[in-house]
Amino acid sequence: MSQQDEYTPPKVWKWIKESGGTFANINRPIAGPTHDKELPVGKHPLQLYSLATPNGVKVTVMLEELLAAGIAGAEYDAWLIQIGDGDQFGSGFVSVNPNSKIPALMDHSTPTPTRVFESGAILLYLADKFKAFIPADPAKRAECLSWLFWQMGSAPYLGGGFGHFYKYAPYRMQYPIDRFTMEVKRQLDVLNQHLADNQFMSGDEYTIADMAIWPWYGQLAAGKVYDAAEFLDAATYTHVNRWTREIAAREPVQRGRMVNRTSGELHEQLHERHDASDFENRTQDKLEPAE
Ligand SMILES: N[C@@H](CCC(=O)N[C@@H](CS)C(=O)NCC(=O)O)C(=O)O
Repeated sequence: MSQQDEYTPPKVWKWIKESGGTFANINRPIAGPTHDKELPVGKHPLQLYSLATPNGVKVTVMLEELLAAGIAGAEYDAWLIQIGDGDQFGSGFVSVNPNSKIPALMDHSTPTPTRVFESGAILLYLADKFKAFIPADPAKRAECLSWLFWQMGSAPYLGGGFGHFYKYAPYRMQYPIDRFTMEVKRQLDVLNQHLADNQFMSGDEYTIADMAIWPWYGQLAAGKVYDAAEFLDAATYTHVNRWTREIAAREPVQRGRMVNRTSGELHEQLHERHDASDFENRTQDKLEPAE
């Protein structure tokens, strides 16, 4: 008998801490801080507290795109939040995001500091604040927001569903893998059909919708998320692959991917970003020999 056949849910669910899986040490059924820890504040108007997961990368790509477009007000400090160590449960972080998940942003350029959490809300906040990467025309704006919210609603099927059961669960179960693979392939097909007729998600304009979708579905198709490109037969989504390559070639995207990254090639890891020169001088290949 397989492990999944043996489970009979009790009348009332109880938290068994050693339930297994990659994130078992940080998953908990209660909200709020576990410890006191203030967040650091740097010199720039925008303070980002994050990690280079797909949700984190959305925001660092947007900030690097804004800076590349000459918008100096988008200067930012990016502080590392190590979610595997439970930094998201520190009191300072929880006061910026009561949901204890990266990314979280504080805007110190407003009369009193403004907190923003949820990656989609952060993208929209920055796009509206700087009037960039969001169409001004109402119909095009509606299309852009539709795809942005599509991503926010779809990603949990990819991350919490497919990714969790394909990669992180303590053992492989066919039922959830089949269920979420079906849904993720359907989502890839939604994108593929749309991108067959559109250069970007909102037509010919590169927007926050692309920035939200690319770190998840673009990186999935490129084999950089969950190592699942072959399993999902990702090569067959040719229009998604074309769009993925086009966005990956943008320099601000390449920089954004590096910020708060703690895995992979050392020269692609910039644990914290406080200045544009950090990309040259403070990647881990430069820092680690000295440490
Ligand atoms: N809907 C949220 C999801 C954020 C999210 O799931 N963040 C993950 C990393 S990608 C996290 O911080 N996990 C830590 C935890 O669950 O304790 C968003 O888009 O901002």
